[in-house]
Amino acid sequence: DDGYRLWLKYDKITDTAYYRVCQQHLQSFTIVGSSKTLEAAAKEIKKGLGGMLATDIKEVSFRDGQLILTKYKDLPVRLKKQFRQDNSSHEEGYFIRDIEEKGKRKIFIVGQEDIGVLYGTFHFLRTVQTRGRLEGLSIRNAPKVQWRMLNHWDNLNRTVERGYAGLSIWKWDELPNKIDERYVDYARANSSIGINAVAVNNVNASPNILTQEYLEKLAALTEVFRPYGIRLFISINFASPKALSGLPTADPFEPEVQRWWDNKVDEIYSIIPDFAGFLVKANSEGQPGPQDYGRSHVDGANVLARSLARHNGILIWRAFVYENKGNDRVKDPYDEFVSLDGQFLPNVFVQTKNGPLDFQPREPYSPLFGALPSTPQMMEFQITQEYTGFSTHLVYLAKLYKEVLDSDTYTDGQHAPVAQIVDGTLQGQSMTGMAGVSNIGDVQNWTGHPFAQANWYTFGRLAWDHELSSKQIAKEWIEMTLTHEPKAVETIMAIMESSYEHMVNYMMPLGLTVLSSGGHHYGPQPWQRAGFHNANKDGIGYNRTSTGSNAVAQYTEPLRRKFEQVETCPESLLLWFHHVPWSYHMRSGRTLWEELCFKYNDGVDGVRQMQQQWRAIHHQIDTATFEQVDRLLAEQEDEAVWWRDACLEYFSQISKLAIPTEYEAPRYKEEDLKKKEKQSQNLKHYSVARPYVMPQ
Ligand code: BDP
Repeated sequence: DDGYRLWLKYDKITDTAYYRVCQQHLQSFTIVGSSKTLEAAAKEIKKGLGGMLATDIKEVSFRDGQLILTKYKDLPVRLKKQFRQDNSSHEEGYFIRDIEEKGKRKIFIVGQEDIGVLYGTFHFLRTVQTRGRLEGLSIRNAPKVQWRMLNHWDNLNRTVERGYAGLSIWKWDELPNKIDERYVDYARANSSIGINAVAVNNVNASPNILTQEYLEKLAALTEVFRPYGIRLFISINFASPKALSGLPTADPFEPEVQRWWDNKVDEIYSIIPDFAGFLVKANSEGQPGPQDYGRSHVDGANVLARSLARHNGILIWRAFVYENKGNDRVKDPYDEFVSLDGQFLPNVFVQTKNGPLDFQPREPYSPLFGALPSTPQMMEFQITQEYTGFSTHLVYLAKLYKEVLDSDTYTDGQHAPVAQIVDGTLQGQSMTGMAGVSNIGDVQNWTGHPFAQANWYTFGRLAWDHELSSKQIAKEWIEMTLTHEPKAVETIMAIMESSYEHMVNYMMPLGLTVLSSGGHHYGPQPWQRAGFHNANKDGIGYNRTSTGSNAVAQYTEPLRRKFEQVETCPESLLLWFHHVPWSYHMRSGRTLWEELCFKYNDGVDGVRQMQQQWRAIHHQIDTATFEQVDRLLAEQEDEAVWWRDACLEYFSQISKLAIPTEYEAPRYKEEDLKKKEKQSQNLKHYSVARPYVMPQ
């Protein structure tokens, strides 16, 4: 298996009892109505059930169909009455019911709109793929979040910023004339997990995306996306009026600049009538923005939002800003945006990274969640593993996503998990969204590491329904992708569920951050940016309490107090919030230094355990996949050791404390570490940042 089919494998069902049930009930189907979306549903049924039953699934009349795909409003009156309580008015919602109709059992997949029928179809196929019970089937479902979005950091030259799975899947040189089959499979995969929007290009955006040439290429992509309910966003460069039309300025207060954006947006909508909007990184890491002209983020955002609003378009403005002026940069997004709350036009989202720093292995949730009651806020997660092992490490990110979504913000003093701010229920937002930075590239299996597919899958599933558990999603994904054998499913679930904590432990335990190398972020270099961990002979950690940078003040009570006190601060975030003496006594009874040694070694042991678990299910896994993952786990083990040795060796020198002898001796000594560091600088297959640089 080359992994290309992702979780939509549809291999023949080998469980004979289950096969027989399906064979009896799922040989024929009926589609009521016609549209490209319904055609896509029909195609998927034929492919999916056809594959799983290894037979041709026939499209027949309503009377004869065993499976009926229809909109609610197209149901015969008697059935409408019967299903009234199931119907959801949500336009993307659906229900699936197994009923007895005139002496025959039929399964109905009913959507409010065509897209609901398609989502219901994918849900139904998933039910069969995971061997769910068909008899008495009764499902009612609708997404909790409105915009469920992938953000590609793909450059127009096809390199992918922080991409570890080959080149961009967008073949700009072939578009609009040639439509790669992969675009269709990409749309199918996304639709199957409920993703309904994509931004196709890097947030470090080239102005060229707005040229007519590229708009035509984009229009061709939207033709592919549309039937699958996927809307197109693009990332734009704030200085585009200057770069593309030679305007002397991009100052949002200049009327000619507003006019330029009005005209550009009109042009886009004349070519792409259902264009969704812009994603903007402004005044961040060298990107141009309104502050170049002494204007605020609101001033900049509202100019673009005004142009887009004339066509019901949306503007997503990123809150990932920091000044690099020697202050504690984690405070910057909050400090910049809180005072702007309520001033953005209604079609503006502020897109906020899950943590206040930058996609580190573990961060507390960003305190902006809850602090912008009058601004729709879109969550930004990273699916691509920039700081979590590239495409080499098996790390199931559902754990990270859930930890953030379940974090209680105590907004207004009540139970207020981040998820309920994101889904709008807590602060009454009707515009809601969750974005994930894509890990997709043009390698055959899309994501490099076979298990990285699970992170794409899990992101979509959680964006649809954040109440799903990481376990439940893992189980689905395993059964759809790898195996149905119960023991193997259990084992892989255990691997996935433990993988996140292992990675945190061997990379950046106890709330440490940015121990990775600068630039490409591959491998450990804790000595390079010591300002993030502040290790000295007395202790380690970043003091963010009231005696330090006071970033704790951005959290509401009782969280602020909890983080402020070293005794009540969760140990998993201890060194994020505190500078702690090496001799500090941890809850385990170990000193902080011993605990650090323990965690790094524990992380390495965890990877070894995953290797063993994986080997134990050898016979239940497709050979090519087994071997690929086995090889990758071996690499992961070696890199985990590299992380451990580099970090402990360095911190040991600073603390003047020896690594307790109970732990295994380092594999990498100082000179090896230097060599490895040099090698990593030359690694060609690890994509590095290639942000667009504006010609001077
Ligand atoms: C950082 C990445 C950088 C991105 C930036 C962003 O290293 O490549 O451009 O985030 O989110 O994590 O804009």
